[in-house]
Parts: sequence; C-alpha cells; structure tokens
Amino acid sequence: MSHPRFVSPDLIRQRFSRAMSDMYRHEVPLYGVLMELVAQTNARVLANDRQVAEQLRMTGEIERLDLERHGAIRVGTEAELATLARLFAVMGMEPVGYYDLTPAGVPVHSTAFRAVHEAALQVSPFRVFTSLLRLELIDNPPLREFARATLARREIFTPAALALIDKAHTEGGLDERDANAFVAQALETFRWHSRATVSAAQYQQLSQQHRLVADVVAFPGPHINHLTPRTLDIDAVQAQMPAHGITPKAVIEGPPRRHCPILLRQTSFKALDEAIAFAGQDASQGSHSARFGEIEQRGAALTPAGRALYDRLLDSARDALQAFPNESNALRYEQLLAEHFADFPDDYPNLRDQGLAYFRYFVTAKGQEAAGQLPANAGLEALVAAGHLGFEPVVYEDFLPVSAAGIFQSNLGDNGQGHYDSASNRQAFEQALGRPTIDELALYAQTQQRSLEQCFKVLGLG
Ligand code: OOG
Ligand code: NI
Repeated sequence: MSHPRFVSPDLIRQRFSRAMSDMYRHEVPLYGVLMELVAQTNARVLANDRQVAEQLRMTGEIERLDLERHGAIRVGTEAELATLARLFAVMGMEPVGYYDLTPAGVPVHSTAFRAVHEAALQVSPFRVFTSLLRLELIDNPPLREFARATLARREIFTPAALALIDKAHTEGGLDERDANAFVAQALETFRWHSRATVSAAQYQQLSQQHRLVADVVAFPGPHINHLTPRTLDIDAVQAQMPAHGITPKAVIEGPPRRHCPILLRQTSFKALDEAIAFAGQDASQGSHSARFGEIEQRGAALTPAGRALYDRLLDSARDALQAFPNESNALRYEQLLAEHFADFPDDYPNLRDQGLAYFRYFVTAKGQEAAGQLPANAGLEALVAAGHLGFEPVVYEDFLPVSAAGIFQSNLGDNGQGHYDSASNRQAFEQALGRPTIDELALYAQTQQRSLEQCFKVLGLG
C-alpha cells in the first residue's frame, strides 16, 4: 500500500484509535476520568524517575505513550470475525496470538489485532482484543439455535464500511477522502446500542446460560466494551481510583510490582449498569452491564524461556493461594506473588544474559566514535562489554490468557470461576478468521534482530 495517493494504514489506525477514544469518552465519562488520572500519574513518573524517562526516550515509547490504548470486542459469528479481520487489515492490524478462555469459564476464544512492525507500532500501538463466542458450548439445544438464528439476522457493518473495505483490498489502499469516511463508518460497528434485539424473557434465558452470551447475542452490534490507557505506575493509579469515584477490582493481574516491569499488569473497574430497552418495549426498562474501564502497565517482552518461567511462577503463586484471587485474599495473593517471583531476575543485564527477555540495541556515543575502526569479527557480547552497544527491553504488545480471564470475570461480576471441559479449538478459530494467527514471539525476535542489524551497519561491521 505505497501509492502516494493512499493514506498509510498506520495513519488510518492512528485516526481510528483517536476517533474511538473520543466516542468512548463521550459514551462512558468514567473513561475520561481514568485517562486524566493516568496522564497525571505518567507525568509524575516521568518527572521523578530519570531512568524510566531515559529508557522511554531511547526506545521512542515516550512519543506513543499518550496515544497508547487497547480495546476489546466480542463477536458472534465466523462471518463477523472474517470481515473484522479485513476491516482491521485496512488499518494495518493483523491477528496476533490465540487465546483460549474456556479453561477459565468464558465461552470464547480470541486474538489481538495489532500492528506488527516496530515502526508501525510507533505511529500507533492501538490493539483490539477480539473474541469469538463459541456457540457450541451453549448446552441447551433450543437456546443455542435461538442464539445462532438471532446472530445470523444481524449485520454489524454499515454498507459504506463494507464497500470501503472492498475498495481498500481491491485497489490496494484508500485516499484521503475514503480513509476519513472509512474511519467514520468503521466506528459504527463499535458503537453502543441501548436497544436489544431480543425480548426481556429471551435476554434472561441467554444471560442465565452465561452473561457473556447475552452480551454478544442480544444486541445489534459488538459494542467496544473497554478502552485501556497505558500507565507507568499501575499501583499508584489503582490506589487513587477510589478517590476519583472508581472502584477497582481486587487484585492487579499479571506479575507483581518489580524494578524492571515484565509483560503486562492490568486492573479494571466493574462494568456499569446501563439502561436498555428490550424488543417490543418502548421505554428503557431493562439494564445491561458490559462496559468497563481498565488500565495497564507494560514491560519487557519475554523469550520462550522467560515466558515459561513466568507461567511457572504465576502457577505456583496461585496454587499456594488455593483459591481464585478476590477481595478477601488480595493481600495474601500479593505477598505470594512477590515471594514466588523472587526467582525472576529483576535487572536488565541479567534478563539479557539469561535469555529471558527481548532487547533492542543502540549504538552508544562511544560506539559512534569507534564506528568504522572496530575489528571486523567484533561480536555482540564484546561490543556490549566495551560499551559500544547499549540495550533497552522490547515492550510487550500482547495479552495474557490468565489475566484476560481475570478481567472478563471481574466485569462479569462473579468471584467464582467455572470452566468448560471442551478442548481448545485454534483450528476452528483460524478457519473462521480466514488466516492463521501470527506467533507473537517471532515478532519480538524479528524486532530484536532488526535492531542488531541496524547497529552493525552503523558500526561498519558486516
Ligand atoms: C476482553 C477481556 C480481555 C484484556 O485486557 O486482557 C482484555 C473482554 O472482556 O472482552 O481486554
Ligand atoms: Ni483489556
């Protein structure tokens, strides 16, 4: 998509992300409150922590920080997922990772649509966690059939959006006017609908099966259910939420607080009760809760070895808790996490030496001076040891299945956690999607590799 007439997909994504944020702030004022709290906290961290500020400056993340957010939607049919994949592709977003939420009692499987190259992420890191309802898990055949038929009747894309998606794919891009029309039309798919497509009784039935089933099936479209800004200090924001009229969930998902953040820490506030009208009713006599707020703190992307260590330590902390984390055991859970994660190195040189995280390399000032005069066989370790190359962690751009389940559960409003016995079905998901999902680890490895190649070039080494 390089024709000069066309707007770059990265810019379309940037515009779309902004339009989505504006719409959501308008629809859910508490999201605006959260955005402000996060902006204040980030400004304070940047002013007080020179190391963090320097790291974000080196990686360029400082420029994308205020743009940064992810959202989530849940769709009901294979066709909806397939068209969404084409819609996101117009904005340079590809399906990365496969997440099976059924072991955690949520009848969906998911992927994250996002940009895949570090240069594209720099323009806009906007991501959408996208779940497909697994209708086959509805254990009541008439209800399953009702859900299927109801979903089959809806069209979640506007005719103009569909036409522009086709145009972008056949012509290879969208010009300025079409790009702006696309942003406006695509936004319609994510809008809230206060009018259900089912009766109150049908809604009850769907909801009793699983609240998520009602959320997906009972409405004309897959409303965006949260937007999540990125904070540099999630504990500080969590602590200040109550003073701003926001009640956070009991525990922060992910790893414990550390000097060197890894992967992703997340917390959310419970979904709001919103007035809705059921089919056949005039007034808004019902209520539905789906939309919530969330914040996240992102850290280093881990290698397969690092991720295996993370999974093992998280499991052991959770096993030791012997319960699903909730209000009553939150403090104990925090202690257990800290104890168990003591085994995870907490400084970047060690994370690098032990091959636990991905890094981006930079030529230092000393390296610049030495450029062109270094021995042709100088290797990475020697260059780092001599101070010719520096390194910063690659930021984790993806999600975590255990955390995502915790976020789903908290806003579905129950502390217990059931599970479905059914096997995960990545193949069915990818068939619906119309393409395989991308392995996120390969993307981080490529980013690291590109940074090394660039460094060697600057240093005049083959
Ligand atoms: C998605 C929940 C997962 C996250 O940040 O892990 C998620 C949903 O509730 O639809 O957004
Ligand atoms: Ni989220």
